[in-house]
Amino acid sequence: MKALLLFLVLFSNAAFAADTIVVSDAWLRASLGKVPTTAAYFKVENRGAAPDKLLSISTTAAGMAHLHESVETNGVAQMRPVPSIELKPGQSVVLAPGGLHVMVMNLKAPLIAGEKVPLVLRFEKAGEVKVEAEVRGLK
Ligand SMILES: [Cu+2]
Repeated sequence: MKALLLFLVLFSNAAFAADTIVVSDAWLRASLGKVPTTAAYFKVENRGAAPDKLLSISTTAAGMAHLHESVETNGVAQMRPVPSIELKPGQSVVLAPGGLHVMVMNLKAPLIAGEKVPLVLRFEKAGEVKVEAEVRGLK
């Protein structure tokens, strides 16, 4: 039984060898009127055997994109820049409202719900990973 499990683990690693970094559920919040700032979110998973690091993000839809974290200090919500996001082998990190996010600044045009926006994520080892993020409306 142990041997079979080991075989399955090795086999599944091999099957995903070309895709060590998997990004899923990428979305951006629709922009509000003419406000040129919004945020992007996604889940990133390291399926590789080595640690990796998300270094930066860019999008053709905006002039700037930075990794940020929302933190609450003495009941006051604040944001601070995050230099990079570490991903140990097998680790997943979720960027979501209220926590880690990508601050998207200098939007070239308002983002409307339903649109698709390309994001390019740069990793220390995996290099560039491109994803399409869906614009979702404010709720
Ligand atoms: Cu922010």
